[in-house]
Amino acid sequence: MNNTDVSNLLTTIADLMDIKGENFFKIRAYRLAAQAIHDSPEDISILVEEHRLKDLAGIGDAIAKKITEFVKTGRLTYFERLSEEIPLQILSLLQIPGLGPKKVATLFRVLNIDTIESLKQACIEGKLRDIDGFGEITERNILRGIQLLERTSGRSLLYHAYNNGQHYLQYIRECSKVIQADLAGSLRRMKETIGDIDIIVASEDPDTIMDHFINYPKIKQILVQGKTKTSVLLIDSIQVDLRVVPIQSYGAALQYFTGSKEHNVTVRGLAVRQGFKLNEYGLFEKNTDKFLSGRTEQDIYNNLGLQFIPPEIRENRGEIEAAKTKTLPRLLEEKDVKGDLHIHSTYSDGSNSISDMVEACAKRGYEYVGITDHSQSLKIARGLDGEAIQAKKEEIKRLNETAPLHVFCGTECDIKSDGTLDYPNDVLGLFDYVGIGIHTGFNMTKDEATERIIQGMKHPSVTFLAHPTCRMIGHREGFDLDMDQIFETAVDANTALEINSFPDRLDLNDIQVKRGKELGVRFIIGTDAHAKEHLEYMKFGVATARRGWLEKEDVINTVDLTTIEEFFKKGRKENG
Ligand code: DGT
Ligand code: CA
Ligand code: CA
Repeated sequence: MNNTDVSNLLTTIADLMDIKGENFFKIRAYRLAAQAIHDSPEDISILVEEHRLKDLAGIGDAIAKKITEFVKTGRLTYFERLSEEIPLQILSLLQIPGLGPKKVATLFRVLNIDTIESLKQACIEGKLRDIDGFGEITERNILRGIQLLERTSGRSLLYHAYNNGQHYLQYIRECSKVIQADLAGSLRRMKETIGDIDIIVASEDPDTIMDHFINYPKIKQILVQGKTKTSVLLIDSIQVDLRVVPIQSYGAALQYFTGSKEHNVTVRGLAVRQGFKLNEYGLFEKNTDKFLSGRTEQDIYNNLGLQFIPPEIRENRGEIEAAKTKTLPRLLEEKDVKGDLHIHSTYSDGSNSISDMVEACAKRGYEYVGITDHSQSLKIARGLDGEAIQAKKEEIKRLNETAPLHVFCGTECDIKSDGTLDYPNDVLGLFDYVGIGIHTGFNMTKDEATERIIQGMKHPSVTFLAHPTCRMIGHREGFDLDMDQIFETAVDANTALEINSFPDRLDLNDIQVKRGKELGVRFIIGTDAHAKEHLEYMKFGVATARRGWLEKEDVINTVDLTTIEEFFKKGRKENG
């Protein structure tokens, strides 16, 4: 019994209570407890043994008692009773984007639906539309949600795979028989979702490496165990493939298993046309099988007459041609970013105060930071009214007297359904800069949504458009927009487009970023941080920018403080 087991049980209980329609606060207590145990560095059995459960934030008497019972006996009476009332399999329905516990409960009560398969069938047969609170639109949305789930299921968010992959890699590198070890596959390419994690190790002693590999404490199951390839499933349900190769083939293996497949196919074709043979062991002369290179990726690319191609752009989207003519972009790096311009504080729905967020930004070495809380209509996110804006401005002014970096007072102002902004012009004038975004009203046609966004972007006070398509990976498709029209407006109106770094947004995505750059768009990369811990998401925004071929010059928040101040001011003057 470990922390994850207990945390999972508490989450399951919360989900079941949710479907049962229990009190909101009671349910939230279970979710907070689950989180606290998941995050605790201390082993749950020790916490129970030493009666220290209640030291964790959010754990009270009732939950502590239940955890103790579960850890000591391996069973929990309360949970067993709950799962008699509500079958556990019903929880799978909660994975469907847009389907909440209330609807799940109704579906179970009225139609006895308890699996995704039976729900899909019922939607197809039109059985949901007559239920109270449902309708044809709900039916269609649920079907779309199921399709979205089918497309993304089995894949993890980059953020999730990245943390697991880095942790595992560090563990592997602790083994003294490792000469070199790196991530490969889609994770090294920093794709937005990851099927499985690939790790390549160079070593002359594969047996020792494999022994070490399978002793990693976070393994749930060993899937395949071989001499040079082993696959395991982690507790977090991600598969990891490890391959061990001799050092002279390390670069070749890394190149081969980093992919993408499409990139590899084209590179191999190029090799063949030059009289070579390329595989995971190295680059060879085709006729004589003479080994040419394989120790490093750099050697291989150079032997083929190519520049070294950064992993993030190995997608066969023109990088091989560019590498041939030595015209690859000099990709943006995380250290080029001088500030984060999309941050929330306790003024709206963030969990940390402005000064806490600013302090955390200073630790990251930023030169400036912008606090962009929500606007007045967004009540669920505690959007700011005029009075709150004044208070916030005052606080920032005081902070700027002592802060080690400059703090801007910004906003993330809603674009209303008719394309107007959620603040009148005089209020917008109070901010140092204005980000705009959509958070409600997603049922629109392509033309309507495009027009709504373009209207917003053309407003003279606007600096940037936040998370342009509003997609949520695995949860919401995002607006179907006329992207070229958005890009053209961005250029004409001098409005930057955001690459939002939040793990389930990454919006714009890599392909959109690349197209936008070709049309002359300028970008900002923001984290949309709602807590200090979210500031680290910047690396996923930067990765998305790199996958979209961006260079430092394409990204506005790489310039120094004076230049960005000019940019904010100039934007306003030029436009109105
Ligand atoms: P994923 O795991 O679905 O997110 O995507 P990848 O790209 O990590 O794919 P994966 O794990 O199946 O394989 C890792 C890399 O190995 C892949 O990017 C390219 C290479 N690879 C795998 N299978 C083949 C193949 O049949 N042909 C070629 N040329 N390369 C392959
Ligand atoms: Ca993979
Ligand atoms: Ca793999």
